[in-house]
Amino acid sequence: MSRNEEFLKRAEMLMPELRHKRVCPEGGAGGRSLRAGDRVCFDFGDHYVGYVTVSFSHAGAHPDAPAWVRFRFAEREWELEEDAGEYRGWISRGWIQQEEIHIDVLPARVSLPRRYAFRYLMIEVLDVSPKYALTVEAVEADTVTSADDGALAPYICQDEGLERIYAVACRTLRECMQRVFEDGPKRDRRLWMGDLRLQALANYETYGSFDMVKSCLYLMAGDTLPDGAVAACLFLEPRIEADDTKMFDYSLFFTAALRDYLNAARDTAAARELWPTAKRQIELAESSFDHLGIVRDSDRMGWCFVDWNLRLNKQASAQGIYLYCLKAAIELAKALGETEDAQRFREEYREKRAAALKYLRDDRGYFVSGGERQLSVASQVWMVLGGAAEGREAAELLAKVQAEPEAERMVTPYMYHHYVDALISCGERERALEVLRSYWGGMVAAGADTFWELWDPEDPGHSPYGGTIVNSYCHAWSCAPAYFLQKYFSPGREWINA
Ligand code: RAM
Repeated sequence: MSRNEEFLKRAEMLMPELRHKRVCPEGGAGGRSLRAGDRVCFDFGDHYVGYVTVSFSHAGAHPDAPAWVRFRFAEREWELEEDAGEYRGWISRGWIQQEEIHIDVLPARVSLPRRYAFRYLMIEVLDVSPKYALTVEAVEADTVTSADDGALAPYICQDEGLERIYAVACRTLRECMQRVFEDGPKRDRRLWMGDLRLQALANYETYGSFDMVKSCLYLMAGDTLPDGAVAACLFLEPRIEADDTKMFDYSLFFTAALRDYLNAARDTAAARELWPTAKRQIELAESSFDHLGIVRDSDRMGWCFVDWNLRLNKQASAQGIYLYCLKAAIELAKALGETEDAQRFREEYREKRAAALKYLRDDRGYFVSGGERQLSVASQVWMVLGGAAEGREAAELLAKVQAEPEAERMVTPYMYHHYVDALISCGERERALEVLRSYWGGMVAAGADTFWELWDPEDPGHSPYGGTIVNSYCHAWSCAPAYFLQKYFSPGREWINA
């Protein structure tokens, strides 16, 4: 890894403090007495992130055996019905929010060991002796976020549905705002570059924590992979350390995130300092192209992320993402007076765009991907955002691909964010608003307090991990409506009534 201690120091100085608030479940604990096999569920009324303490006593004879108790936390109620023992997926079951403990002496005040993300807590008595019952006297949570609720920009638009979608989106972002922008407080609880870019955009329009974005950009630039690539994600503890995972798109997104930060915060000094890191991402990506000017495809899982549809071929999306980030690099270079770089990137852009138009299109005008020339919504979206298709042509492409039965679908709100962005970029604002209403509104209708990591309305139980029990249900890459509603559909700004 290659560390820049100055950058890391700067990042740490800008990191926000956590705000604590004590929260109890609705209706209190109520002194419920439990025998072996009994369970009780507490509802905190909203999504929280924090540390939980439970006070127990007993009823009946002096406890003559330990109480053996299981605690299960859930962001959605339906998680409580899932059986952790059945999970056989490929990411660690260590993420499952479940603890089992033995209590030898009663009364006891039990502080659970981890930070949890939850609305619900279920306590199950795995065993007690028949001579006594276990009593839950009190349940409380020390909740944490670095978001300042008082700073949240209101969204009032005479449409309760949209207002609710906005509120849920902001709650999602809030819960993921810890010392850094975490991807999800249940899993993976760390700073991911692709997630950060979207969180930053939503944050500029809502909580306005500019320093927090700045801190995260310095973190990503402060510990890179040995060749200077921005890592896909970064750990904070026990010390700041870039993960050894590299993804073509996530490294490039540093450039776009820096451009967005400069536009939002007008912080030229930081942009100048971070410009070499942004430029390096473009230069590194240049080596991924073949002699025709097309990104070389790969079957290594995660070489380029794009979406959690495991059948998706990423090649065309990668080309579009490269074009999109080149545009950002050109904007940055211009703003910083780096004219030679701007010129060089413009030429590079023209070349790679021309290659995409020549080699990645089929006879229907769709952008196709990989050796099998796969059709997907994602490929069209990224080519539109990359500027390979524009205006009317782009709008038609996005409309007709949705009707193609063989086109690979989008499965995450992350990819849907880019879809909405692409629609807006080609003037399809009403359609964009409709997607915000139907897709994110669909999660609200299904009971979301915070938006989920994954949501495929045609396959609600989708998990790329091999089990929904490890899915995250508060995932900040899903907070897109906070950004789009404020920026494009806010009364007082340019408001289009659907
Ligand atoms: C998920 C993470 C994160 C995302 C990566 C690619 O596992 O939670 O949100 O950026 O995938």
